[in-house]
Amino acid sequence: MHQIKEQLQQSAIQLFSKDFSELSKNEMYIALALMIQNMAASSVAQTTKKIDTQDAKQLYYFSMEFLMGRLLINNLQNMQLLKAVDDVLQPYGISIKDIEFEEEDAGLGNGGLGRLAACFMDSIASLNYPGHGVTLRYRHGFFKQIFVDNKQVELPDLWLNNRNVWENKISEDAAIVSYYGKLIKAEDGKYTLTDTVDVLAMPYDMPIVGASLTTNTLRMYDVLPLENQKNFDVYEKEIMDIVSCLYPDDSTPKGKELRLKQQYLFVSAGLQNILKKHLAKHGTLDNLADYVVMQINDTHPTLLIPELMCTLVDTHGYSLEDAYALTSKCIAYTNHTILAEALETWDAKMMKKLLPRIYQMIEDINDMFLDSLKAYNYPKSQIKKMAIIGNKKVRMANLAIVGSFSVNGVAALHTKILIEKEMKIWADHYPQKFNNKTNGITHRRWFQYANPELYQLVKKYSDDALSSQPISWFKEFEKQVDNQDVLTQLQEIKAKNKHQLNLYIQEHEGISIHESSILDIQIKRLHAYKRQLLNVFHIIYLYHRLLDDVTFRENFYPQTFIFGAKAAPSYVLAKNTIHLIRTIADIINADTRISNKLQVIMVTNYNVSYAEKLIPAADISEQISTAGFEASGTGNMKFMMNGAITLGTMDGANVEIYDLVGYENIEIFGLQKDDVFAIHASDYKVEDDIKADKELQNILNFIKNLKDFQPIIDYFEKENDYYLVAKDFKAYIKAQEHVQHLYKDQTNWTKKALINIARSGFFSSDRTIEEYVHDIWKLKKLEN
Ligand code: T68
Repeated sequence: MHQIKEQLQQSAIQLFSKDFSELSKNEMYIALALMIQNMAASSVAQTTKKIDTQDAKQLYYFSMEFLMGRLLINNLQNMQLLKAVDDVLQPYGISIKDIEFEEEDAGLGNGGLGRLAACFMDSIASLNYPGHGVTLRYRHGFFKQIFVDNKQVELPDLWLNNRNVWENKISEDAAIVSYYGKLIKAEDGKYTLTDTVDVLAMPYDMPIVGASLTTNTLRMYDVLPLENQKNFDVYEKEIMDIVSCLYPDDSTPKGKELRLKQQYLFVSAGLQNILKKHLAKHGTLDNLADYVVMQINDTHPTLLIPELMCTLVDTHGYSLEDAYALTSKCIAYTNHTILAEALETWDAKMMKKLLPRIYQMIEDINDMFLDSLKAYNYPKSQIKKMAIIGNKKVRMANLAIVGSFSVNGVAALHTKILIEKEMKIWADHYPQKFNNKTNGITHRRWFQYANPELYQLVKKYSDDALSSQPISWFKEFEKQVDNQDVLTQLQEIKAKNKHQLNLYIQEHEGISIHESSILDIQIKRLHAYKRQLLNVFHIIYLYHRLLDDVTFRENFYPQTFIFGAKAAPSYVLAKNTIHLIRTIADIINADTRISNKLQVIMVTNYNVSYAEKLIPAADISEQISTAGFEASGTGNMKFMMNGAITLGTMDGANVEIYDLVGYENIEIFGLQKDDVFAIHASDYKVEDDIKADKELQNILNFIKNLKDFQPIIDYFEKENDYYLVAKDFKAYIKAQEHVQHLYKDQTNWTKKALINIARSGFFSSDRTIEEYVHDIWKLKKLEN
């Protein structure tokens, strides 16, 4: 403790020429974070040394997104310094909680896929595995959301404006990445490119501090101009765009090209660095698969496959066949959705122009693959579907499957749908490649840090010796299910968390929530399949019923509906849904006739830090996607771990929650995936359902009368309610009524919450990572 105090004093003087006590909160944050960063940097050096001396195989996790959130407390907690630092700060009259908000959220992602990558980084390091993230250093993170007239407006997220203390520029690992150019074939048959446009990919490493002695890195690539490039001014401006933001607008050909440039930048630079290090140590790439495994998070980094093959063939003299054999031993692919949006394709002409050699290699892989299919008696139509290039498009999922040794889905149901339906032809062709890895969340951030009092309570009844085995550690708590004292403490903790949330919402939204109401929360990306609209329909139904039906009103337990979601800037229906939620919130919250009964809030700029406040306070976790469409969900796991009851469909990981807690500890409703697929295959007409249901008509009329919601009306009238809001409406109302009934018996409700908490250890990403390691990555733990 004494040492920490001295170091903080020193940093205060060095950085700001002031005594620590004179620093502003922001300066204190910087001084403290830099001190931690220095410690982390030396831990990175130690880990690197261990990797070297233990000849360890390493994982590289390539992802367009890493939704890290804030890191100060996470790092302090994992280093076991939280208490010591808090003690040092106490005499200055402040607590660590007062300065944590000075840190910007590192928002380099938009949803589950990006947060999963961040949780994985935490578990990999905490379990002592050598594994690093590779991504882009976007100058702007995912947009900041504000509301103007209840409509979403996107502002740039300038996360780097306040010094990012966690990163270190690693100039010696900078790599040149080439775009465009002319392909030249030399006499020996080798290809080279001339007249390329080159950029310098500059890595910044962020330490990933595990709750162990291992500190890995997240490598983020920035871009810098190179000298002697033609038309320097235009060139410089254009290349700086590459890292300007996550998911640039891709409605124009130029925008599409920019996205491909982004993907290629981190793939090419990341790979160059991996190969350089490997060659320096081993002098050959023949044994690459023994030392390196690369996981691609969705198809966005799939260019790794042709990039590695080009390097092997062009620079190291491998034959095409040998290059393919080696590449497909090093790369594994995770699929995150069955939605068409994920089946990424690129215009072949555009790719050929931007990346001529890569495109040519994809053609070679395609030829080789199609050639190999000749040994099978597949119908022509199937071969056409399996081709990597078809209809003038490059199909990235096909390339990812062909070029990798493992293809995994992210929850049992999702993987089943991939194998039996969406990717059936592939799973039949490559049965050994397909496997499931049910997602997880790091319990260190989503439980220990986000809900410290609950953590202490569970810890009290658990065995410290089990702390490295989350499943057993959490499970111990179940023995307290009949302990009235524990149930009371659980209720008290929930009440305190609701109070904390209320303070936070007051500060950020200027509105106060009813702390004693049922908190019913739906937080996730805004998407039609996630069915925020179903939730809204029920709220409108409740509003009318509460106004019209006195007995219903008297029996109704006050309920507060909270939403948090960003809509992709060009997604009209999603933005219109946000507008509707905010509009009905205004109407309902202002209606004094029911004001103590019903409240609706859509929080601004929902992000990781907001989630950390919302989840521990929730009673109900809304997981109401159309069955078959949510690959897994990870919010559902976070809510469960924090004692909320899932209200959901049999979709994604909800199915696994159901299997773990049993039907009496979860509220399941609605169509199942086979019902949904059957309806989609039939000539179902939503208007028939609407005609038969007065409530639905009332709700749609109410929305029509509000005027501004044509996209939502069109969704029903023109798009035939593809995600089956109307079909599941009655079942959802019933489920909500059941929840109301259950909640009134607080003892029983709390027991259900306790069982959810106690059985949530399965969803620790430590379990998920052990499965990846065992089945796919084959890593060894670093020895200390
Ligand atoms: C999510 N996917 C799944 N995608 O929707 C969710 N996609 O069920 C799952 O739990 C999670 O991944 C983790 O596996 C995404 O978040 C994207 O964000 C995305 C972005 C661009 C293109 C396609």
